Parts: sequence; structure tokens; C-alpha cells
Amino acid sequence: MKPLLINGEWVATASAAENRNPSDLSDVIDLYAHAGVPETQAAMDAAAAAAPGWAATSPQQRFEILNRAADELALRRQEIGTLLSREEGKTLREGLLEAERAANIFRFFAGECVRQTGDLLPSVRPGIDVEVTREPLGVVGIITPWNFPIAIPAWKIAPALCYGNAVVFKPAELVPGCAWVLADILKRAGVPDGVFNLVTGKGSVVGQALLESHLIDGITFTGSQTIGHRVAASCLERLRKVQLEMGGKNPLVVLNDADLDQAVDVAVDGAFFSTGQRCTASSRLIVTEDICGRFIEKLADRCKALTVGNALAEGTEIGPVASADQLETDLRYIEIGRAQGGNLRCGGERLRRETDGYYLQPALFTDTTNDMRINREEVFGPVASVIRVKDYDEALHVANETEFGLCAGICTTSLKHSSHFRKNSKAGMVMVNLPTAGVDYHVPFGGRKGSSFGPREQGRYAAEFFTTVKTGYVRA
Ligand code: UN1
Repeated sequence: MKPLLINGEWVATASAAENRNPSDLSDVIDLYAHAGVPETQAAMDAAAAAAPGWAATSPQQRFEILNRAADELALRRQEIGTLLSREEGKTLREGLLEAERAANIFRFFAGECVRQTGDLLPSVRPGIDVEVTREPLGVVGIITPWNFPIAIPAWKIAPALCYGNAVVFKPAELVPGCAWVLADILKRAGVPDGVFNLVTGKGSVVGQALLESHLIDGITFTGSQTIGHRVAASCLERLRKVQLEMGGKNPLVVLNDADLDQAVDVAVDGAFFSTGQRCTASSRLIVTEDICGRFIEKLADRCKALTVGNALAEGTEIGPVASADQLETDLRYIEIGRAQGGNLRCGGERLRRETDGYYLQPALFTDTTNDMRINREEVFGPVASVIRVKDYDEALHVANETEFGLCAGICTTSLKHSSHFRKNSKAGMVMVNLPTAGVDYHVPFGGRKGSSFGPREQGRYAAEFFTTVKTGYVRA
């Protein structure tokens, strides 16, 4: 059994959960500890006790620890990428890139440790100086989803530690493997006992204990809207800081003047890579009239030709769906799409492969309207739909006509339309001639409306959530 990490000790639990490979259900990766409330409490106590000492470490000490973690993540890229693909189901290529991304994130925040700044300015009153500095929040609860098992933990844990916070980390139940490796790396990189704690287990037990404890000063969460709202309500009640990232229904607009081949590539990547299981996935393809027929033809051909298979097999372009529950959700939405009048142009059927897994042929709907449920609700699977529109103005309107606002894309060769779209899209991130998914690690990440709440993640903007500001007045 892979144990919990509490106060620098590996702690086994009475119960454990199996971690199975969605590409091959006969493959059990390992057993992982299932924490109860007492273990979660012990982790929070340890973090609270260790937080002041960590906050007092020098930037150089923190730099060295995070940099060592980055080194090891990079060194073990192959092993971590393979484990990631085995437990989550994205292709090995995607798994390796994600492992690399995690290393880069740690490297970036290692640098940020020694790059922290404040403001020093004259007071409006003579003879007085004002300084504005940032201090750690304290103990941060980190709750992460299954779709980026190493990158999302990295982009929450690295800044938390960089800015001097102690951490209690609760990864998604489906992907304890990468979380465990990361904990092992952090421990060996020299993170002091209690500063970083790993508590694998159920959301209803571990997550709930984090929500209810007065020892937690802030919670950063990525996951579903339903749970996100619960996290927010509980943080609001206790007046504690919260950061939520909850998904999208991201539009990709394709205009008549787009480079057709490029637009099809962008759509295939945005909609279907990582099996469509990205909150940044392009699920609404909003296409203007004159190019629509040709775009659908080409996209459907590409969709049908996508190689769906074992995540670890060479040549696989689309891995399996991550779990039985998610597969059921995907199939249910495909049925809803049909029932509401969408034309299932291709895909959408379960596939058999050599090994028993959750294989699904990417589904493309055409003739859909923006009010259909498949265009309103996040499916989180390889399901995309084409919405045909008259012109750019209608495309922009439809793109913004959603309760989400994470990312929006446009494929066009027109400077006028791309500039207008960048300025008028009601999303937190805008892509021109690029897939909506697949972001850089050194710039802010986050959305508007129902997609996100609280300060942005990643890059220097991460300081906003993981620190609290102090204003000092000094009379000389
Ligand atoms: C990406 O598209 O590169 O859960 C990252 C998600 C997002 C991360 C997307 N928070 O899918």
C-alpha cells in the first residue's frame, strides 16, 4: 500500500483503494491509503505547526528545495509520464509533456522564491514611508481533479510553497499515483516535516474535513461546478480565501477567411486530445456559413481516422475515457445530443480493443443550436458540436452566450476580427489560431463567470491567492 505523508512520516491506513488502468482494467497499478478524519486532522495539525517555521525560511532555502524538486521531476519524466498515462489514460506523449510541464512549473516558482518584491513609497503625509509587502497565507488546502494528475498539483503546490505556506494536499481519488510520486519527490527534495502533507482518500471524508477545519487559511480547488460551489459556500461562511477553477464550455469560432487545414488541426486538438477531458477543451465549434460545409467534411474525416487505443501503445492518438462514470456521462450526453435534434455526424460509439478499457470514438455533432444541453453543460469527454452561424457578429454573440467563461478561440486570417474578438470575448483566456486547450505555465490561468472564482492561478499572478498583503507605515 502507498501510504499518506503526514508530518514527514509515511502513514499506512486500515483501508486502501485500488488504482486501475483505464486502458486495461486487469492492470492494478497499486493500492493507495484511504485517509479518515483522524489522519486528515493530523495532517492539518502538522501543517499548522510547521507553517511559521516555513514562512521564516530564507528565499534561498525555498529556492533550493523547489529547484531540487524540479530537477527530479525532469529526470524522472519518463517514469512519471508513463505512470500518468497508465492511471489517467491520456496518451504517453501527453503524459510525458505533462511531466515536463510539472518540472517547468517547479522551476518557475523556484525562481520566484528569490524574486519576491514589495513596494516602498512616500506617505501622503510628510516624513512617513509606506511599505507594502506580501506574507504567506498560512495553511493551504489543495484539492485537485483527475485530468491533469501532475500539472495541476504542481501549479498549486509549487506557488503555495514558494510563497511560504504549509500544504495539505488532497488529490482526486482516480489518480493517487502521480500525487504519491510528487509527495515522495518533495520529501526527498528537503521540504521540512509537516510543511507538505499528502492525504489520499474520499472527497466526502478528506475534502469535507478540510472544509470544516479552522486550521485551513485558504482552499484552492479545481474540479466540478457542483463541488466548487460547495467549497465556496463553506469558505465564505468561515471568511477564508478561496480559489476555484470549474471548467468550461469553450467556443472555437471558425470564420470564412480561416486557413481551413489549420482550423481543422486546431479543432481536433482542442476538442479531442486528452480524450476531451480538459476544462479548456473546445466543445462548441462556431462556424460561419461559407466555410461550414468544407470544415465539417474535413473535420469528420479526421475524426473518423483518429486512432483510439491503449494510452501506452505507440500510435495511439486518443486514449480511453478515464473512468466508468465518465464514460457513462459521455454516452448519456451523446444520447441527449441526439434526442435534442443534433446530427451525430461521426463517432460516439464504444470501442473494443485488445485490453478491456473505456474506449470511445470521439463524437462530432453537426446541426446543433446553442441552447441544446450538449452546448450548455460541460460533458468533459471527446464530444464536440458544430453550431453554424451567419457571420462574425453572430459568432461572437454565440461564443459569449454561455454561463462559462474560461477560454475562447478564433480561427481567422483577419486582423480586424481577431483583435475585436480578443477584446470582446467574455472569457479569461483568448486564443487566435490556436486550440483553446494547452496553456503556458508562466502566465495567468483562469476564467470568468461560472468557470472560475477568486484570483488567477499560475505565473506571478499566483501570488495573489497564496499571499496576504501587509501595509506598513514608518515615521523616520
Ligand atoms: C491546459 O489546457 O493546458 O482542468 C490546462 C483543466 C484545466 C487545465 C487545462 N484546469 O482541464
